Amino acid sequence: MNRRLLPLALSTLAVLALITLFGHRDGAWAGTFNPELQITFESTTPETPSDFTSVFNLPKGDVNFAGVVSFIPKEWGIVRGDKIPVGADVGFLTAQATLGLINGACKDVVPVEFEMKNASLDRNDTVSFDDKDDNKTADYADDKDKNDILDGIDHYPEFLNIVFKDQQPFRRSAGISPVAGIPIMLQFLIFPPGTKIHDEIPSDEKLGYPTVTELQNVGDTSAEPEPGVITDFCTPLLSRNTSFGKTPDGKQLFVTPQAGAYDFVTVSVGQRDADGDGYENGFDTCAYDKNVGNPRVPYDGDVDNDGLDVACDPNDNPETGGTNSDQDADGYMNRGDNCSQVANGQEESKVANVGNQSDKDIDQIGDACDKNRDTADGELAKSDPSVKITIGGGGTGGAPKNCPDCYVLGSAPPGDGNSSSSKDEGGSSSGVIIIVVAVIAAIVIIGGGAALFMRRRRGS
Ligand SMILES: [Ca+2]
Ligand SMILES: [Ca+2]
Ligand SMILES: [Ca+2]
Ligand SMILES: [Ca+2]
Repeated sequence: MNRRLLPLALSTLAVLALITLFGHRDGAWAGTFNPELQITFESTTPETPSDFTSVFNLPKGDVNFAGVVSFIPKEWGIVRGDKIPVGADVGFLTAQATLGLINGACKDVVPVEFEMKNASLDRNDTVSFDDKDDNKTADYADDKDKNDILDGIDHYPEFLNIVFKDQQPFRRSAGISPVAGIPIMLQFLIFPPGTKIHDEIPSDEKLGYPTVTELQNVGDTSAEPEPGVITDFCTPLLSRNTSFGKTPDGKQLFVTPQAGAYDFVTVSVGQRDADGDGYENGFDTCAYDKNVGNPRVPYDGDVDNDGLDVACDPNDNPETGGTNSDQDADGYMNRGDNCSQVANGQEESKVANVGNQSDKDIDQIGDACDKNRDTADGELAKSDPSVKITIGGGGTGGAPKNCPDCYVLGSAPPGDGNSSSSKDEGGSSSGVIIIVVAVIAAIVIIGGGAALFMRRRRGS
């Protein structure tokens, strides 16, 4: 198999990621990270089912996000997932992601659309992210029981049990859409207030319900990287997510609280940029040398157009054989390789201690070429923007009294087995390890308070 042209392998997908938020510029941050967020409600009448839409815009030239978690105020009425039919329509998301394909400049704008469905919470009835039955379709995108609901929706993806350990969401929505011929799964998971999502994300109950956006299997530490066709994922990124207040047949989904003013807080993190040239490590094939050109522009600072800026290209002259889309011949094309000039591919991982794109400190620079293997290079840009929403003209606030199926603060989330009991508290226990950083090839999105995470760059 020609590894360079390996189609986006299913397990490598991580293709879309998205997010929400906005931001400020961090003084220590050499690049820019200024996400813009808007949240709008169809109705701000108290105690009423209401659609809400969040628009997230990360301008061109900013570093991409690494992770995002949005919080929904704890007074909001959120119907438990086990009270909504599995497969019911609960919202939709559209996004425009900018990708670099097959070692080209990062400039291809790819529209993505997901119809979100209410999804199973039963962690004991799982479906694989792989193609275990070898029918050429990943198991989550099959419909083995032929009920017109894809298996990633009516069964719980088993990788979520790795990513979130023993944390049980009480609401999950999922959408599965083809991108470049590959079924991509996007999920929104809502956890009880106080749930610890990640060390970098506050778990203060006062912030409300943490909502996480999961794109593909980001954060699954058991997944092995493979080369793929998406070699970069960069800004600009625009997404628009609408969550329905009720299903088409009138079932409540999100209900506004009593009159009052509420803060929607988003915690967001931008990717690291070790050399401070404005290009995040995962997007920078010369991570330790300031680029001469712009990797969004073909040939800029890269005469032979092989994806290696002249700042570190050992030969940038096409006339003398400089052009080489995989400089170290490890199967990962330069732009999709976290060590563009040191072999650390699938073969090397078997013979040398460099791992297959392994990156211990998750700074998007592979162990094989990382100058500080145990300490991340570059600062994380952080931003915790918030939007204040006033319901009913203001008041003292409180949860809606007309939502019998809404999650009750302090109760055990549904989901384990028959939901007769719950071994998790959803509280703050052990950790979820989502990696707040990096990934390339991932795009994600988020929505009305959802979050996103990306995993380390996985493959081209
Ligand atoms: Ca650079
Ligand atoms: Ca070059
Ligand atoms: Ca390499
Ligand atoms: Ca590293």
